[in-house]
Amino acid sequence: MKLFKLGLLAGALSLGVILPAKAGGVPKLTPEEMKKATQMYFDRCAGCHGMLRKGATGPALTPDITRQRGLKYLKTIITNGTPGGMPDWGRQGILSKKEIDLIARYLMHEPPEPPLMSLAEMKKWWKVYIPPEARPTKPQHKLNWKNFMGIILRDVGKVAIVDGDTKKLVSIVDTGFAVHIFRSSGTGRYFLTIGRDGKATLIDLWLKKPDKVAEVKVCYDARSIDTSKYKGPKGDYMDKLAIVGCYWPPSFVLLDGQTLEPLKIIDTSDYTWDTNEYVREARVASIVASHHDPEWIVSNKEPGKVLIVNYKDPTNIKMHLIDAERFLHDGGWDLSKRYFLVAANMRNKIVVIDSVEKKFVAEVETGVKPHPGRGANFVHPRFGPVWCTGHLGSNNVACIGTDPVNRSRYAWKLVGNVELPGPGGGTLFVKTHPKSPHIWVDRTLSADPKLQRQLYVIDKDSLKVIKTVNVIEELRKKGYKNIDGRVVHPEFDMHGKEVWVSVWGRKDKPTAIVVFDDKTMKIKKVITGDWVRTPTGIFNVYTTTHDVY
Ligand code: DHE
Repeated sequence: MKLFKLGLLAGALSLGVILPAKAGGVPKLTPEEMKKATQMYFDRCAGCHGMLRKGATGPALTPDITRQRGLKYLKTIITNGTPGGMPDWGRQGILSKKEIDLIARYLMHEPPEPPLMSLAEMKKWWKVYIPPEARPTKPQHKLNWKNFMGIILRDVGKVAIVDGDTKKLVSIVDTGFAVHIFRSSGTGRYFLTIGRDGKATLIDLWLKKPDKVAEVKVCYDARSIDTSKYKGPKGDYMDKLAIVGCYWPPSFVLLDGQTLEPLKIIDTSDYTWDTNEYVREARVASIVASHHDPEWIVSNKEPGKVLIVNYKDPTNIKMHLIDAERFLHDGGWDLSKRYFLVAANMRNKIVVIDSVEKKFVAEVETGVKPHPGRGANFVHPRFGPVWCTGHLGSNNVACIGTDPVNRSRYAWKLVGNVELPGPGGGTLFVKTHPKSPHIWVDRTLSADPKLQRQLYVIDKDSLKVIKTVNVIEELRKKGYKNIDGRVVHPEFDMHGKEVWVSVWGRKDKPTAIVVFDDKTMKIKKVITGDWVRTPTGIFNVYTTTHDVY
């Protein structure tokens, strides 16, 4: 983080962006305030509004707009949020009045151009703690590592590995600032994490106590990571390579899958697919690894293009560039793992990409700001294979038919639209498992604190909500009086019998991981302890390896 801070400051100073007060009413910022506000903006706002503030999931915040809106307006929005998903930073007590005033003033100035990063700079961060030849050739413990759960402890810069069978904590790994996601390697042996600060970590689950064996930082702002999952004729590509998708610098980076040595940077700045306007900050959003080809499917957010990147020969990368839709965000495979479904969330659409023919197939309007995570796949008695998504801006879970061969009349059409109770959207993630009759849905970003603490269970056949679970109330009934927070990211165990979910509270208080019995929809186990701080995403090794969701 320090390098980032210094780089930003240097960039800001060299560009002379610390503006004096203008007659037009642009409030003053001292160099110290600029430095602080730049970091706060990066931590809280850049993910949605972009480093250059040109907008994506959130609106553009360039000075031509912010100066017109004025200081009071900006402060009100930052304090109270919006129904469209902007957090109420002030009301939640995350930002103080002073900080809100600072950020609002900062927004009225030109954004500083953030620094770039070369391969040589990445290598300064690169560390191999245990080289591949010194790693065990079989697990050094007797635990069922395929049912391990990786749990992000976001604001304490760590991740936890918990045994899904016994529910016992196996290991806590220091990963650094705000890990965003876990992905599993093709064999499942390694967990890979990526932090918002662009730091990737490789965790070996076969060590007696699972721990990181390598790490590297490849950008200043990142959200995605994946590995080579193609089992070639001789298992050639499994765990050989990894890829990180960066928000800033806008790029993706190829890494050695065993050591995380950075190998190649590919710039993703590009022209928008429709109007052909140049976008400097063309960020990499979701990435999925193909199981049937040595390829990754990479979403380039602002230009609205999907890149199919063939990694067979990393020195001669082949890439298909597919026009899709603007503001691509998260997405996942359909049941057959041939079609990639990705949210163009500011266009209220899901885009379907055929990874075999390598072309755009369809786009489907599903609701306001679809946010699937990786989505939920199952076979419906009437519609056949379907894939479902929740929404940030509307209270529905939408399901799309995904079988163009046997159920062509339903393919790429909205076949189910399940209404969630209560107003507004706020769903971040939906999840299911082939062995379960249910889809579990969260409501983490609802404006209503009660809804933020609920989960919904949808019956796959009737496509109706059959249960609303008030997670915190259920915990109270079980005697857990002090646990509170938003509920986020339902995740099945490998057998499809349990659903694990995080209670995402404040950093200064432990919360809990709550394990539900999928059949009874009742709490089966509460995992808590001093280490359970700000848990967010939970990832099962087996389901993540095989893309079962
Ligand atoms: Fe995420 C997935 C980006 C906010 C937790 N998030 C993703 C993906 C992207 C993304 C591009 C897809 C990765 C992939 O599949 O390769 N997330 C962003 C943002 O830009 C955004 C909106 C704002 C930001 O500032 O980062 C954002 N995300 C959040 C959160 O606030 C969450 C709840 C907690 C956190 O870590 O900050 C959060 N995002 C997650 C999780 C996933 C994810 C748990 C993976 C879901 C899965 O099941 O695969």
